Amino acid sequence: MKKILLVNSNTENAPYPVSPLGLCILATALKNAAYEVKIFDGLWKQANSNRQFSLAKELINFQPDVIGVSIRNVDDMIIEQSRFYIEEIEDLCITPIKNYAKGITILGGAGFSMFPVELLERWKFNFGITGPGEETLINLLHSIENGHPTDNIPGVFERKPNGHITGLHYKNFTTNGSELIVPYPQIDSHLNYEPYLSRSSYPIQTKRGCTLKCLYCSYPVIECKKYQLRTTKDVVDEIESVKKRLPDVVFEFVDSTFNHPPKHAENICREIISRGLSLKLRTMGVTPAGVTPVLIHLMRQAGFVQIDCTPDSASDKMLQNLRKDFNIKKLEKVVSILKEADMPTMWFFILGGPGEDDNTLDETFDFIQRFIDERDLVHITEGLRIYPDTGLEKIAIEEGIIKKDESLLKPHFYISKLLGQKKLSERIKEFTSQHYNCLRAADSAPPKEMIQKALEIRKRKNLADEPMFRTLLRLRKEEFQTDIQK
Ligand code: B12
Repeated sequence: MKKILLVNSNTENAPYPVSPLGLCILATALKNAAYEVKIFDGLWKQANSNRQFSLAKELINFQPDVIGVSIRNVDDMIIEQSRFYIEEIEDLCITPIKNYAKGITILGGAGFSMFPVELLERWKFNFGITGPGEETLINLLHSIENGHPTDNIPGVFERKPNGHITGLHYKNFTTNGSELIVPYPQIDSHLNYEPYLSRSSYPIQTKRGCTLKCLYCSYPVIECKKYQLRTTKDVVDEIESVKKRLPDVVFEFVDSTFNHPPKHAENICREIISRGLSLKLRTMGVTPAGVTPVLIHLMRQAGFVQIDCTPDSASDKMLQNLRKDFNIKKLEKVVSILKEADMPTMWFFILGGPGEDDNTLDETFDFIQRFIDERDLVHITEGLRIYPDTGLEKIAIEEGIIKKDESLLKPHFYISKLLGQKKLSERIKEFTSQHYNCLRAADSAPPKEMIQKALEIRKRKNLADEPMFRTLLRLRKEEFQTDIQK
Protein backbone atom coordinates (compact mmCIF):
# COMPACT_ATOMS: atom_id res chain seq x y z
CA MET A 1 0.00 0.00 0.00
CA LYS A 2 2.68 2.44 -0.89
CA LYS A 3 1.16 4.60 -3.61
CA ILE A 4 -1.32 7.27 -2.62
CA LEU A 5 -3.16 9.69 -4.87
CA LEU A 6 -4.66 12.71 -3.11
CA VAL A 7 -7.37 14.49 -5.10
CA ASN A 8 -8.40 18.11 -4.67
CA SER A 9 -12.10 18.09 -5.58
CA ASN A 10 -12.56 21.86 -5.24
CA THR A 11 -14.26 23.23 -8.35
CA GLU A 12 -14.72 26.84 -7.17
CA ASN A 13 -12.57 29.66 -8.47
CA ALA A 14 -14.38 32.55 -6.74
CA PRO A 15 -13.51 34.81 -5.03
CA TYR A 16 -10.23 33.24 -6.20
CA PRO A 17 -8.94 29.68 -6.44
CA VAL A 18 -7.52 28.46 -3.13
CA SER A 19 -4.57 26.11 -3.08
CA PRO A 20 -5.20 22.85 -1.18
CA LEU A 21 -3.19 23.48 1.99
CA GLY A 22 -4.76 20.54 3.86
CA LEU A 23 -3.89 18.03 1.12
CA CYS A 24 -0.33 19.35 0.97
CA ILE A 25 0.02 18.85 4.74
CA LEU A 26 -1.16 15.26 4.28
CA ALA A 27 1.20 14.72 1.34
CA THR A 28 4.18 15.97 3.36
CA ALA A 29 3.32 13.76 6.34
CA LEU A 30 2.83 10.72 4.07
CA LYS A 31 6.12 11.31 2.27
CA ASN A 32 7.87 11.59 5.64
CA ALA A 33 6.31 8.20 6.47
CA ALA A 34 7.83 6.72 3.28
CA TYR A 35 4.71 6.61 1.08
CA GLU A 36 4.81 7.56 -2.59
CA VAL A 37 2.34 10.42 -2.96
CA LYS A 38 0.90 12.50 -5.79
CA ILE A 39 -1.64 15.31 -5.66
CA PHE A 40 -4.19 15.72 -8.43
CA ASP A 41 -5.14 19.39 -8.53
CA GLY A 42 -6.86 21.85 -10.77
CA LEU A 43 -10.53 20.91 -11.15
CA TRP A 44 -11.30 24.57 -10.48
CA LYS A 45 -9.70 25.66 -13.71
CA GLN A 46 -12.48 26.99 -15.88
CA ALA A 47 -13.34 24.89 -18.68
CA ASN A 48 -14.25 22.78 -21.38
CA SER A 49 -11.04 20.78 -21.23
CA ASN A 50 -11.12 17.06 -20.49
CA ARG A 51 -11.03 17.47 -16.75
CA GLN A 52 -12.64 14.14 -16.07
CA PHE A 53 -10.34 12.47 -18.53
CA SER A 54 -7.24 13.89 -16.92
CA LEU A 55 -8.10 12.41 -13.52
CA ALA A 56 -8.92 9.09 -15.21
CA LYS A 57 -5.54 9.25 -16.96
CA GLU A 58 -3.74 10.03 -13.72
CA LEU A 59 -5.35 7.01 -12.07
CA ILE A 60 -4.33 4.69 -14.90
CA ASN A 61 -0.79 6.03 -15.06
CA PHE A 62 -0.09 6.17 -11.33
CA GLN A 63 -2.02 3.03 -10.29
CA PRO A 64 -2.57 4.20 -6.70
CA ASP A 65 -3.22 1.71 -3.88
CA VAL A 66 -5.06 4.39 -1.92
CA ILE A 67 -7.12 7.34 -3.21
CA GLY A 68 -7.86 10.16 -0.81
CA VAL A 69 -10.34 12.85 -1.82
CA SER A 70 -10.62 16.19 -0.09
CA ILE A 71 -14.14 17.60 0.19
CA ARG A 72 -13.81 21.26 1.15
CA ASN A 73 -16.86 23.05 -0.22
CA VAL A 74 -20.36 21.60 -0.18
CA ASP A 75 -22.15 24.77 -1.30
CA ASP A 76 -21.41 28.49 -1.48
CA MET A 77 -23.75 29.48 1.40
CA ILE A 78 -25.57 31.96 -0.83
CA ILE A 79 -29.33 31.63 -0.61
CA GLU A 80 -30.00 33.09 -4.03
CA GLN A 81 -28.91 30.76 -6.87
CA SER A 82 -27.10 28.65 -4.30
CA ARG A 83 -24.27 26.64 -5.87
CA PHE A 84 -24.26 23.01 -4.70
CA TYR A 85 -20.83 21.55 -5.49
CA ILE A 86 -21.52 17.93 -4.59
CA GLU A 87 -23.07 16.99 -7.95
CA GLU A 88 -20.22 18.59 -9.87
CA ILE A 89 -17.68 16.79 -7.67
CA GLU A 90 -19.53 13.56 -8.37
CA ASP A 91 -19.16 14.07 -12.12
CA LEU A 92 -15.60 15.29 -12.26
CA CYS A 93 -14.01 13.43 -9.44
CA ILE A 94 -15.99 10.54 -7.95
CA THR A 95 -17.02 8.96 -11.27
CA PRO A 96 -13.45 8.48 -12.59
CA ILE A 97 -12.45 7.01 -9.21
CA LYS A 98 -15.38 4.60 -9.35
CA ASN A 99 -14.42 3.65 -12.91
CA TYR A 100 -10.87 2.91 -11.78
CA ALA A 101 -12.46 0.44 -9.35
CA LYS A 102 -9.25 -0.35 -7.49
CA GLY A 103 -7.60 0.83 -4.32
CA ILE A 104 -8.83 1.87 -0.93
CA THR A 105 -10.93 5.02 -1.07
CA ILE A 106 -10.88 7.64 1.69
CA LEU A 107 -12.74 10.94 2.08
CA GLY A 108 -11.71 13.89 4.25
CA GLY A 109 -11.78 17.69 4.48
CA ALA A 110 -13.88 20.43 6.09
CA GLY A 111 -17.02 19.65 4.06
CA PHE A 112 -16.69 15.95 4.78
CA SER A 113 -16.24 16.60 8.52
CA MET A 114 -19.70 18.17 8.62
CA PHE A 115 -21.43 15.40 6.63
CA PRO A 116 -19.44 12.18 7.11
CA VAL A 117 -22.31 9.71 7.06
CA GLU A 118 -24.21 11.32 4.17
CA LEU A 119 -21.12 11.49 1.95
CA LEU A 120 -19.82 7.99 2.74
CA GLU A 121 -23.29 6.66 2.09
CA ARG A 122 -23.65 8.61 -1.16
CA TRP A 123 -20.30 7.65 -2.69
CA LYS A 124 -19.75 4.32 -0.97
CA PHE A 125 -16.09 5.01 -0.17
CA ASN A 126 -14.30 2.69 2.25
CA PHE A 127 -13.29 5.24 4.88
CA GLY A 128 -13.60 8.86 5.86
CA ILE A 129 -11.57 10.98 8.24
CA THR A 130 -13.14 13.85 10.17
CA GLY A 131 -11.03 16.74 11.50
CA PRO A 132 -7.31 17.25 10.82
CA GLY A 133 -6.07 14.36 8.73
CA GLU A 134 -2.30 13.95 8.77
CA GLU A 135 -1.86 11.81 11.88
CA THR A 136 -5.14 9.97 11.59
CA LEU A 137 -4.55 8.98 7.96
CA ILE A 138 -1.17 7.47 8.78
CA ASN A 139 -2.67 5.62 11.78
CA LEU A 140 -5.43 4.30 9.55
CA LEU A 141 -3.04 3.15 6.82
CA HIS A 142 -0.78 1.43 9.36
CA SER A 143 -3.77 -0.33 10.91
CA ILE A 144 -4.95 -1.56 7.51
CA GLU A 145 -1.44 -2.70 6.56
CA ASN A 146 -1.00 -4.57 9.83
CA GLY A 147 -4.48 -6.07 9.86
CA HIS A 148 -5.42 -4.19 13.02
CA PRO A 149 -8.98 -3.06 13.72
CA THR A 150 -9.76 0.32 12.16
CA ASP A 151 -12.95 1.16 14.00
CA ASN A 152 -11.46 2.60 17.17
CA ILE A 153 -9.30 5.32 15.64
CA PRO A 154 -10.59 8.77 16.72
CA GLY A 155 -11.90 10.70 13.71
CA VAL A 156 -12.26 7.67 11.41
CA PHE A 157 -15.55 6.58 9.81
CA GLU A 158 -15.78 3.23 8.07
CA ARG A 159 -18.26 1.72 5.64
CA LYS A 160 -18.49 -1.96 6.50
CA PRO A 161 -19.02 -4.62 3.77
CA ASN A 162 -22.72 -4.79 4.78
CA GLY A 163 -23.02 -1.06 4.07
CA HIS A 164 -23.24 -0.13 7.74
CA ILE A 165 -21.36 3.05 8.64
CA THR A 166 -19.65 3.43 12.01
CA GLY A 167 -17.31 6.06 13.26
CA LEU A 168 -15.93 8.30 15.98
CA HIS A 169 -16.26 11.97 15.05
CA TYR A 170 -13.20 14.11 15.72
CA LYS A 171 -15.33 16.83 17.33
CA ASN A 172 -15.93 14.51 20.32
CA PHE A 173 -12.23 14.33 21.12
CA THR A 174 -11.06 17.58 22.63
CA THR A 175 -7.36 18.03 22.11
CA ASN A 176 -5.38 18.58 25.27
CA GLY A 177 -4.45 22.05 24.06
CA SER A 178 -0.92 20.85 23.32
CA GLU A 179 1.38 22.63 20.88
CA LEU A 180 0.41 22.04 17.27
CA ILE A 181 3.18 20.55 15.18
CA VAL A 182 2.47 20.26 11.45
CA PRO A 183 4.98 19.33 8.79
CA TYR A 184 5.73 22.36 6.56
CA PRO A 185 3.54 21.72 3.59
CA GLN A 186 5.59 23.58 0.85
CA ILE A 187 2.54 23.74 -1.39
CA ASP A 188 4.60 24.72 -4.44
CA SER A 189 6.65 21.52 -4.19
CA HIS A 190 3.55 19.30 -4.35
CA LEU A 191 1.73 20.93 -7.25
CA ASN A 192 2.03 23.55 -9.95
CA TYR A 193 1.65 26.75 -7.92
CA GLU A 194 1.82 29.01 -10.99
CA PRO A 195 -1.98 29.31 -11.50
CA TYR A 196 -2.41 30.40 -7.86
CA LEU A 197 0.38 32.95 -7.94
CA SER A 198 -1.38 35.71 -9.82
CA ARG A 199 -4.88 35.48 -8.33
CA SER A 200 -4.63 33.73 -5.00
CA SER A 201 -2.72 33.99 -1.75
CA TYR A 202 -0.44 31.58 0.08
CA PRO A 203 -2.36 30.05 3.02
CA ILE A 204 -0.76 29.92 6.46
CA GLN A 205 -2.39 28.22 9.44
CA THR A 206 -1.18 29.36 12.87
CA LYS A 207 -3.53 27.25 14.99
CA ARG A 208 -6.53 24.91 14.98
CA GLY A 209 -9.76 24.96 16.92
CA CYS A 210 -12.23 27.64 17.94
CA THR A 211 -13.49 28.40 21.43
CA LEU A 212 -16.04 31.00 20.31
CA LYS A 213 -19.70 30.07 20.57
CA CYS A 214 -21.31 31.79 17.56
CA LEU A 215 -24.78 30.35 17.11
CA TYR A 216 -24.52 29.24 13.49
CA CYS A 217 -20.87 28.36 13.12
CA SER A 218 -19.47 25.01 12.01
CA TYR A 219 -15.81 25.66 12.89
CA PRO A 220 -15.86 23.83 16.27
CA VAL A 221 -17.24 20.76 14.47
CA ILE A 222 -14.50 20.92 11.82
CA GLU A 223 -11.53 21.88 13.96
CA CYS A 224 -12.62 21.03 17.53
CA LYS A 225 -13.57 23.35 20.40
CA LYS A 226 -10.13 23.84 21.92
CA TYR A 227 -7.14 25.71 20.52
CA GLN A 228 -3.92 24.05 19.49
CA LEU A 229 -1.34 26.70 18.69
CA ARG A 230 1.75 26.45 16.52
CA THR A 231 4.77 28.23 17.99
CA THR A 232 5.37 31.68 16.55
CA LYS A 233 8.86 30.58 15.54
CA ASP A 234 7.48 27.66 13.57
CA VAL A 235 4.87 29.82 11.79
CA VAL A 236 7.32 32.57 10.87
CA ASP A 237 10.03 30.09 9.82
CA GLU A 238 7.48 28.70 7.37
CA ILE A 239 6.60 32.18 6.08
CA GLU A 240 10.26 33.05 5.70
CA SER A 241 11.03 29.91 3.73
CA VAL A 242 8.06 30.46 1.38
CA LYS A 243 9.09 34.09 0.88
CA LYS A 244 12.55 32.93 -0.27
CA ARG A 245 10.98 30.69 -2.92
CA LEU A 246 8.07 32.94 -3.91
CA PRO A 247 9.20 36.52 -3.19
CA ASP A 248 6.07 38.29 -4.50
CA VAL A 249 3.49 36.11 -2.82
CA VAL A 250 0.70 37.52 -0.62
CA PHE A 251 0.26 35.45 2.55
CA GLU A 252 -3.22 34.81 3.91
CA PHE A 253 -3.89 33.46 7.40
CA VAL A 254 -6.52 30.73 7.27
CA ASP A 255 -7.26 30.28 10.98
CA SER A 256 -10.97 30.23 11.72
CA THR A 257 -10.46 33.49 13.63
CA PHE A 258 -7.07 35.14 13.30
CA ASN A 259 -7.17 37.37 16.39
CA HIS A 260 -8.52 34.91 18.91
CA PRO A 261 -6.73 34.31 21.21
CA PRO A 262 -5.40 37.86 20.66
CA LYS A 263 -2.01 37.29 22.30
CA HIS A 264 -1.15 34.57 19.80
CA ALA A 265 -1.89 36.93 16.90
CA GLU A 266 0.20 39.67 18.55
CA ASN A 267 3.12 37.30 19.05
CA ILE A 268 3.07 36.21 15.41
CA CYS A 269 3.23 39.87 14.35
CA ARG A 270 6.05 40.60 16.80
CA GLU A 271 8.09 37.68 15.45
CA ILE A 272 7.62 38.90 11.86
CA ILE A 273 8.60 42.45 12.83
CA SER A 274 11.67 41.32 14.78
CA ARG A 275 12.96 39.43 11.73
CA GLY A 276 12.58 42.52 9.53
CA LEU A 277 10.68 40.60 6.86
CA SER A 278 9.04 42.66 4.15
CA LEU A 279 5.72 40.90 3.66
CA LYS A 280 2.26 41.40 2.22
CA LEU A 281 -0.24 39.83 4.60
CA ARG A 282 -3.99 39.52 4.74
CA THR A 283 -6.43 37.60 6.84
CA MET A 284 -10.05 36.64 7.05
CA GLY A 285 -11.77 36.10 10.39
CA VAL A 286 -10.90 39.18 12.45
CA THR A 287 -13.40 39.23 15.31
CA PRO A 288 -14.24 42.69 16.70
CA ALA A 289 -13.93 41.28 20.23
CA GLY A 290 -10.19 40.82 19.76
CA VAL A 291 -9.42 44.14 18.04
CA THR A 292 -7.16 46.38 20.13
CA PRO A 293 -5.00 49.35 19.12
CA VAL A 294 -1.89 47.33 20.03
CA LEU A 295 -2.84 44.39 17.81
CA ILE A 296 -3.82 46.50 14.81
CA HIS A 297 -0.68 48.59 15.11
CA LEU A 298 1.42 45.40 15.19
CA MET A 299 -0.51 43.99 12.23
CA ARG A 300 0.19 47.13 10.21
CA GLN A 301 3.89 46.99 11.10
CA ALA A 302 4.08 43.29 10.23
CA GLY A 303 2.75 43.97 6.72
CA PHE A 304 -1.02 43.50 6.77
CA VAL A 305 -2.42 45.23 3.69
CA GLN A 306 -6.05 44.30 4.32
CA ILE A 307 -8.28 42.39 6.72
CA ASP A 308 -11.76 40.86 6.79
CA CYS A 309 -13.67 41.95 9.90
CA THR A 310 -16.72 39.87 10.83
CA PRO A 311 -19.21 41.57 13.18
CA ASP A 312 -22.18 39.79 11.46
CA SER A 313 -24.57 42.40 12.90
CA ALA A 314 -24.51 45.88 14.40
CA SER A 315 -27.57 45.50 16.61
CA ASP A 316 -27.03 44.66 20.28
CA LYS A 317 -30.09 42.41 20.29
CA MET A 318 -28.80 40.41 17.30
CA LEU A 319 -25.24 40.25 18.61
CA GLN A 320 -26.67 38.61 21.71
CA ASN A 321 -28.88 36.26 19.73
CA LEU A 322 -25.94 35.23 17.56
CA ARG A 323 -23.93 34.63 20.78
CA LYS A 324 -21.25 37.13 19.89
CA ASP A 325 -18.93 38.25 22.66
CA PHE A 326 -18.93 41.99 21.91
CA ASN A 327 -21.48 44.77 21.67
CA ILE A 328 -22.16 47.80 19.53
CA LYS A 329 -20.03 50.08 21.75
CA LYS A 330 -17.05 47.81 21.12
CA LEU A 331 -17.85 47.81 17.41
CA GLU A 332 -17.75 51.59 17.31
CA LYS A 333 -14.33 51.48 18.98
CA VAL A 334 -13.16 48.89 16.46
CA VAL A 335 -14.05 51.21 13.60
CA SER A 336 -12.02 54.03 15.08
CA ILE A 337 -9.03 51.76 15.80
CA LEU A 338 -9.05 50.56 12.18
CA LYS A 339 -9.45 54.11 10.84
CA GLU A 340 -6.63 55.35 13.01
CA ALA A 341 -4.35 52.62 11.62
CA ASP A 342 -5.67 53.21 8.07
CA MET A 343 -6.30 49.47 7.73
CA PRO A 344 -8.24 48.60 4.54
CA THR A 345 -11.11 46.42 5.70
CA MET A 346 -13.77 44.21 4.17
CA TRP A 347 -16.73 44.01 6.56
CA PHE A 348 -18.97 40.94 6.75
CA PHE A 349 -22.57 40.98 7.94
CA ILE A 350 -25.03 38.07 8.04
CA LEU A 351 -28.62 39.24 8.28
CA GLY A 352 -31.83 37.37 9.03
CA GLY A 353 -30.87 35.38 12.14
CA PRO A 354 -33.21 34.52 15.01
CA GLY A 355 -35.00 37.65 16.21
CA GLU A 356 -33.99 39.83 13.23
CA ASP A 357 -36.73 42.36 12.48
CA ASP A 358 -37.10 45.77 10.84
CA ASN A 359 -35.62 47.55 13.86
CA THR A 360 -32.51 45.39 14.12
CA LEU A 361 -31.96 45.77 10.35
CA ASP A 362 -32.28 49.55 10.75
CA GLU A 363 -29.66 49.47 13.50
CA THR A 364 -27.18 47.58 11.34
CA PHE A 365 -27.79 49.71 8.24
CA ASP A 366 -27.50 52.86 10.33
CA PHE A 367 -24.18 51.68 11.74
CA ILE A 368 -22.81 50.91 8.29
CA GLN A 369 -23.86 54.33 6.99
CA ARG A 370 -22.53 56.28 9.92
CA PHE A 371 -19.31 54.49 10.70
CA ILE A 372 -17.89 52.47 7.82
CA ASP A 373 -15.45 54.24 5.52
CA GLU A 374 -16.88 54.23 2.00
CA ARG A 375 -13.54 53.05 0.59
CA ASP A 376 -14.13 49.84 2.54
CA LEU A 377 -16.30 47.02 1.27
CA VAL A 378 -19.38 45.77 3.10
CA HIS A 379 -20.42 42.22 2.26
CA ILE A 380 -23.97 41.29 3.25
CA THR A 381 -25.20 37.70 3.40
CA GLU A 382 -28.92 37.05 3.37
CA GLY A 383 -30.04 34.24 5.68
CA LEU A 384 -27.87 31.79 7.59
CA ARG A 385 -26.77 28.42 6.21
CA ILE A 386 -27.82 25.82 8.81
CA TYR A 387 -25.03 23.45 9.80
CA PRO A 388 -25.26 20.24 11.83
CA ASP A 389 -24.52 20.36 15.57
CA THR A 390 -24.96 24.10 15.92
CA GLY A 391 -27.26 26.17 18.11
CA LEU A 392 -28.95 27.40 14.95
CA GLU A 393 -29.84 23.84 13.96
CA LYS A 394 -31.66 23.43 17.31
CA ILE A 395 -33.60 26.67 16.86
CA ALA A 396 -34.48 25.77 13.26
CA ILE A 397 -35.88 22.43 14.47
CA GLU A 398 -37.86 24.11 17.26
CA GLU A 399 -39.32 26.60 14.79
CA GLY A 400 -40.18 23.85 12.29
CA ILE A 401 -37.85 25.20 9.59
CA ILE A 402 -36.15 21.82 9.36
CA LYS A 403 -37.12 18.44 10.74
CA LYS A 404 -35.17 16.61 13.45
CA ASP A 405 -32.54 14.37 11.79
CA GLU A 406 -33.12 15.99 8.39
CA SER A 407 -29.95 15.93 6.27
CA LEU A 408 -28.44 19.38 5.87
CA LEU A 409 -26.07 18.38 3.09
CA LYS A 410 -28.32 20.17 0.59
CA PRO A 411 -28.27 23.72 1.92
CA HIS A 412 -31.10 24.89 4.17
CA PHE A 413 -31.20 28.50 5.33
CA TYR A 414 -32.56 30.14 8.45
CA ILE A 415 -34.47 33.40 8.02
CA SER A 416 -36.23 35.13 10.90
CA LYS A 417 -39.98 34.62 10.68
CA LEU A 418 -40.39 38.23 11.77
CA LEU A 419 -39.22 39.21 8.29
CA GLY A 420 -39.43 36.28 5.89
CA GLN A 421 -37.19 35.89 2.84
CA LYS A 422 -39.02 38.32 0.55
CA LYS A 423 -38.98 41.21 2.98
CA LEU A 424 -35.38 40.57 4.09
CA SER A 425 -34.25 40.43 0.49
CA GLU A 426 -36.11 43.62 -0.44
CA ARG A 427 -34.66 45.53 2.48
CA ILE A 428 -31.10 44.42 1.72
CA LYS A 429 -31.52 45.21 -1.99
CA GLU A 430 -32.89 48.65 -1.17
CA PHE A 431 -29.94 49.39 1.12
CA THR A 432 -27.22 48.09 -1.20
CA SER A 433 -28.72 49.96 -4.16
CA GLN A 434 -28.01 53.20 -2.31
CA HIS A 435 -24.43 52.40 -1.26
CA TYR A 436 -21.90 51.49 -3.92
CA ASN A 437 -19.54 49.94 -1.34
CA CYS A 438 -22.20 47.55 0.01
CA LEU A 439 -22.68 44.29 -1.84
CA ARG A 440 -25.05 41.38 -1.41
CA ALA A 441 -23.27 38.01 -1.31
CA ALA A 442 -25.10 37.05 -4.50
CA ASP A 443 -23.65 40.10 -6.32
CA SER A 444 -20.21 40.01 -4.79
CA ALA A 445 -18.32 38.54 -7.77
CA PRO A 446 -17.30 41.49 -9.96
CA PRO A 447 -17.94 41.13 -13.72
CA LYS A 448 -14.92 39.96 -15.74
CA GLU A 449 -14.71 43.26 -17.64
CA MET A 450 -14.52 45.17 -14.35
CA ILE A 451 -11.68 42.95 -13.11
CA GLN A 452 -9.85 43.45 -16.41
CA LYS A 453 -10.27 47.23 -16.22
CA ALA A 454 -9.12 47.26 -12.58
CA LEU A 455 -5.99 45.26 -13.49
CA GLU A 456 -5.17 47.74 -16.30
CA ILE A 457 -5.62 50.75 -14.01
CA ARG A 458 -3.48 49.16 -11.28
CA LYS A 459 -0.68 48.54 -13.78
CA ARG A 460 -0.91 51.99 -15.38
CA LYS A 461 -1.06 53.87 -12.09
CA ASN A 462 1.32 51.57 -10.27
CA LEU A 463 -1.21 50.67 -7.58
CA ALA A 464 0.32 47.33 -6.62
CA ASP A 465 0.07 48.20 -2.92
CA GLU A 466 -3.63 49.06 -3.00
CA PRO A 467 -5.97 46.17 -2.13
CA MET A 468 -7.78 44.99 -5.26
CA PHE A 469 -11.17 45.52 -3.60
CA ARG A 470 -10.49 49.25 -3.32
CA THR A 471 -9.65 49.57 -7.03
CA LEU A 472 -12.84 47.66 -7.87
CA LEU A 473 -14.91 49.84 -5.54
CA ARG A 474 -13.68 52.99 -7.30
CA LEU A 475 -14.87 51.54 -10.59
CA ARG A 476 -18.23 50.68 -9.02
CA LYS A 477 -18.51 54.22 -7.74
CA GLU A 478 -18.04 55.59 -11.27
CA GLU A 479 -20.73 53.22 -12.60
CA PHE A 480 -23.00 54.14 -9.73
CA GLN A 481 -22.70 57.86 -10.40
CA THR A 482 -23.33 57.37 -14.12
CA ASP A 483 -26.45 55.33 -13.29
CA ILE A 484 -27.72 58.06 -10.97
CA GLN A 485 -27.16 60.76 -13.62
CA LYS A 486 -29.13 58.77 -16.24
C1 B12 B 1 -9.67 30.22 5.18
C2 B12 B 1 -10.99 29.87 4.54
C3 B12 B 1 -11.35 30.55 3.38
C4 B12 B 1 -10.42 31.56 2.68
C5 B12 B 1 -9.35 30.76 1.90
C6 B12 B 1 -8.05 31.52 1.74
C7 B12 B 1 -6.94 30.68 1.17
N1 B12 B 1 -6.00 31.32 0.54
O1 B12 B 1 -6.89 29.47 1.28
C8 B12 B 1 -11.43 32.32 1.77
C9 B12 B 1 -11.95 33.52 2.54
C10 B12 B 1 -10.90 32.79 0.42
C11 B12 B 1 -12.55 31.30 1.66
C12 B12 B 1 -13.46 31.29 0.63
C13 B12 B 1 -14.51 30.37 0.53
N2 B12 B 1 -14.94 29.54 1.49
CO1 B12 B 1 -13.90 29.14 3.08
N3 B12 B 1 -13.01 28.61 4.65
C14 B12 B 1 -11.84 28.90 5.13
C15 B12 B 1 -11.62 28.13 6.46
C16 B12 B 1 -11.81 29.08 7.63
C17 B12 B 1 -10.26 27.44 6.62
C18 B12 B 1 -9.81 26.57 5.43
C19 B12 B 1 -8.37 26.15 5.63
O2 B12 B 1 -7.50 26.53 4.87
N4 B12 B 1 -8.08 25.35 6.68
C20 B12 B 1 -6.75 24.88 7.01
C21 B12 B 1 -6.39 23.55 6.32
C22 B12 B 1 -5.05 23.06 6.78
O3 B12 B 1 -7.36 22.60 6.70
P1 B12 B 1 -8.14 21.66 5.67
O4 B12 B 1 -7.96 22.12 4.28
O5 B12 B 1 -9.51 21.51 6.15
O6 B12 B 1 -7.37 20.26 5.78
C23 B12 B 1 -7.29 19.46 6.93
C24 B12 B 1 -8.49 18.52 7.17
O7 B12 B 1 -9.70 18.99 6.64
C25 B12 B 1 -8.09 17.21 6.59
N5 B12 B 1 -8.28 16.93 5.17
C26 B12 B 1 -8.41 17.78 4.14
N6 B12 B 1 -8.52 17.11 2.98
C27 B12 B 1 -8.45 15.81 3.27
C28 B12 B 1 -8.50 14.67 2.44
C29 B12 B 1 -8.38 13.41 3.02
C30 B12 B 1 -8.43 12.20 2.14
C31 B12 B 1 -8.23 13.28 4.42
C32 B12 B 1 -8.13 11.95 5.03
C33 B12 B 1 -8.20 14.41 5.25
C34 B12 B 1 -8.29 15.66 4.66
O8 B12 B 1 -6.69 17.20 6.85
C35 B12 B 1 -6.15 18.51 6.61
C36 B12 B 1 -4.90 18.73 7.42
O9 B12 B 1 -5.12 18.50 8.78
C37 B12 B 1 -12.77 27.06 6.39
C38 B12 B 1 -13.39 26.67 7.73
C39 B12 B 1 -12.52 25.67 8.44
N7 B12 B 1 -12.28 25.91 9.69
O10 B12 B 1 -12.10 24.70 7.86
C40 B12 B 1 -13.81 27.75 5.49
C41 B12 B 1 -14.71 26.89 4.61
C42 B12 B 1 -13.92 25.75 4.00
N8 B12 B 1 -15.13 27.79 3.55
C43 B12 B 1 -16.34 27.56 3.14
C44 B12 B 1 -16.94 28.21 2.00
C45 B12 B 1 -18.39 27.88 1.71
C46 B12 B 1 -16.21 29.10 1.19
C47 B12 B 1 -16.71 29.82 -0.07
C48 B12 B 1 -17.52 28.98 -1.05
C49 B12 B 1 -17.51 31.05 0.39
C50 B12 B 1 -18.02 31.92 -0.75
N9 B12 B 1 -19.30 31.89 -1.04
O11 B12 B 1 -17.23 32.61 -1.36
C51 B12 B 1 -15.37 30.29 -0.69
C52 B12 B 1 -14.79 29.25 -1.68
C53 B12 B 1 -13.38 29.59 -2.13
C54 B12 B 1 -12.79 28.53 -3.03
N10 B12 B 1 -12.19 28.95 -4.15
O12 B12 B 1 -12.87 27.35 -2.75
C55 B12 B 1 -17.05 26.53 4.00
C56 B12 B 1 -17.33 25.20 3.31
C57 B12 B 1 -18.60 24.58 3.84
C58 B12 B 1 -19.67 24.63 2.80
N11 B12 B 1 -20.83 25.17 3.10
O13 B12 B 1 -19.45 24.19 1.73
C59 B12 B 1 -16.08 26.41 5.24
C60 B12 B 1 -15.98 25.05 5.87
C61 B12 B 1 -16.58 27.44 6.29
C62 B12 B 1 -17.94 27.12 6.87
N12 B12 B 1 -18.89 27.92 6.61
O14 B12 B 1 -18.16 26.20 7.57
N13 B12 B 1 -12.52 30.40 2.68
